Amino acid sequence: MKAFDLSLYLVLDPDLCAPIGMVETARLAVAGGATMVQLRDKRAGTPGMIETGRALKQALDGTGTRLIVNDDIEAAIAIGADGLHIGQDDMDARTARAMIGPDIILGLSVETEALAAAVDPDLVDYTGVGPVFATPTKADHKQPIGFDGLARLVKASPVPSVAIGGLKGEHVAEVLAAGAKGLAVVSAICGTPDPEAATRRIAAEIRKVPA
Ligand code: TZP
Ligand code: MG
Repeated sequence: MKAFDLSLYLVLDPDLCAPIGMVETARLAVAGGATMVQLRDKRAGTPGMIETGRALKQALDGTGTRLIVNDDIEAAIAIGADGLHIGQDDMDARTARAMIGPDIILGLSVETEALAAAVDPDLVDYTGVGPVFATPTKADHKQPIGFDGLARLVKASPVPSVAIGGLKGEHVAEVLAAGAKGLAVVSAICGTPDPEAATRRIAAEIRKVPA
């Protein structure tokens, strides 16, 4: 089943998660209400991604939370992940879709209105839109787009969008008002003293917004 819920999307970071690790962070975030978890580790290499990804899959199995793997298609397949997320500098969506088949979720990052409008909904299932704000979490991020930019990119995207970049619980109302289906966060959860409580607080903000 390819159904997925973008509302509270945790993107893992190995450095920020170092105190307790990515798997334990994910486990706590899922207990707090995370709907998607992305394994994103630019330094791990495929064997490392597979090892962590298998542990994540085990931790998430039966919870309904979707496991997405960033960029590494070989790892995504080996792990049996629910999805793959790629950026504009990674392989193109057509190649990725051909390799993963029709049933795996495919996410694509878009940073401009033109890139959002160019998304092929036959290939891509959701767009990651941002960064909304500048963030120290991603050193090489593109120009922040703000909530106005978010609304424009979401509108241009032919598939549902999740917003990313500097987002915290206090931004939930504006993110959803801009038309995004949810928010993707790293530092709002990873490395916080209580990742489950941090996730729960964001989930509570999401529930306050009328569907
Ligand atoms: N892509 C665009 S911004 C970003 C990524 C992976 C990092 C977001 O991290 P944070 O800590 O939620 O600002
Ligand atoms: Mg990439």
